Amino acid sequence: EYGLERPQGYSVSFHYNPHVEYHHFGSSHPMKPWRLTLTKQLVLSYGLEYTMDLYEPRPANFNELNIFHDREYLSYLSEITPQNAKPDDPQYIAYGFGGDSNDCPVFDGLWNYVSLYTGASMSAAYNLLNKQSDIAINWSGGLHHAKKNLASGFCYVNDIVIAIQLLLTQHQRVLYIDIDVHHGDGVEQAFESTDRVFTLSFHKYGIDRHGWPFFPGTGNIDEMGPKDPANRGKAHSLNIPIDDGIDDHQYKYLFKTVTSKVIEKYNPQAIVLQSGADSLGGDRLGRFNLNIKAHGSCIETVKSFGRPLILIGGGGYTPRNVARTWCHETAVCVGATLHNDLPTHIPYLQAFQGDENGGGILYPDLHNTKRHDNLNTDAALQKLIEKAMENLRYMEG
Ligand code: TV7
Ligand code: CA
Ligand code: ZN
Repeated sequence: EYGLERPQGYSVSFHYNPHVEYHHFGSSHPMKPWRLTLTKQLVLSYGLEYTMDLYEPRPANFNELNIFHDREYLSYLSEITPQNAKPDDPQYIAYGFGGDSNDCPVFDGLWNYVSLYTGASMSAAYNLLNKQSDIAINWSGGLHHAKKNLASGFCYVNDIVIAIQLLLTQHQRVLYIDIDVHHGDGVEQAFESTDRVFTLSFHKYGIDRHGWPFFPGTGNIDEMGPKDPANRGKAHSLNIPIDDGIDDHQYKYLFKTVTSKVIEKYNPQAIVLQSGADSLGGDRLGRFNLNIKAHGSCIETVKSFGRPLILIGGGGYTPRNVARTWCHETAVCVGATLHNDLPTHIPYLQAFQGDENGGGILYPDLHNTKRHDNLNTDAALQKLIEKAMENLRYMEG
């Protein structure tokens, strides 16, 4: 009825616990868990639930989070509330809460929130391990900045690291790919000393006119893991630093060229793809100029290699476009084509109607919604690709 074509034989699962939606970082904070409500509503309104296996995973427990995080950090995280938080407490500061930027506020239900999104990533990993799915999706996860004893950049628990740890129980080599506009530093750091995980991140990198580096300030092309040849993790990270305003054509070419080469050389047995939607044009925090279908073409590229795949969310700060993108990418996974006109009888339809150019449609033109002049010349990107290829030669095959 809504233009669904027949799915093409991939078994796809969707891992989502709706309780995650009801958490709030604070009214002015850009991270809005209710973008997941919008995403789910769009997915349901197009009837995509009939093309996948749906799971409502249980929250992860303390010991499961302890697969990556320190006990002391987790104890603190599990006990802290807005009522008992002491912003001057040395531990509070050391663990990354509050601070000037208040990137990682302490809010009601924080422990429940981190357990829910991590439980969904674990459930996705188990589905690959059990061979229940070829592709497992968790849009509530993808919190790539969290360190083992530090909250950072809206991320408290690194669900990606924990999911990869589970995949490593059966798979010798796991590839992590990150198209969030921010550098996937937490995942890179967690696996810097192993050759069993290769991390590849595409992100904005550079210093603004006030002298501030774009968060988190790491991820230059030269950062490719430890330099010590005795370290097994040597050359098992690849960073692709990009400037403001990159367009669809450039990004698709860059992503396909680099990712194909990495998959060919590293030959992973499973892939985890973080699909942060803050790399879209018009994102409140992002700097790129991508349209939804260009972002989604990255998922198509990865899917075409036919390896077991976990697809997870991440950033994305213009909620209606986050929902559009992740709905489109869910359709890409199951092999469906969606009609551009949004189904008319969906809840929250008004969220998609206020758009200047996107009223009532799934694929608005985002290219000019928030102008970031394109500072990436084709020549500079070609040099970047050459440098990336050179970096890959340091990886032992
Ligand atoms: C994965 N950018 C996470 C991305 C994390 C980005 C940042 C904000 C921000 C926080 C707010 C807020 C905000 C409008 C935007 C390091 C500094 C440098 C300034 C003096 N509004 C992901 C984290 C990033 C919090 N942090 O990858 C509460 O923007 O740039 C910084 C921090 C310290 C402060 N100084 C700048 O997408 C999920 N934060 C409003 C309220
Ligand atoms: Ca990234
Ligand atoms: Zn981001």
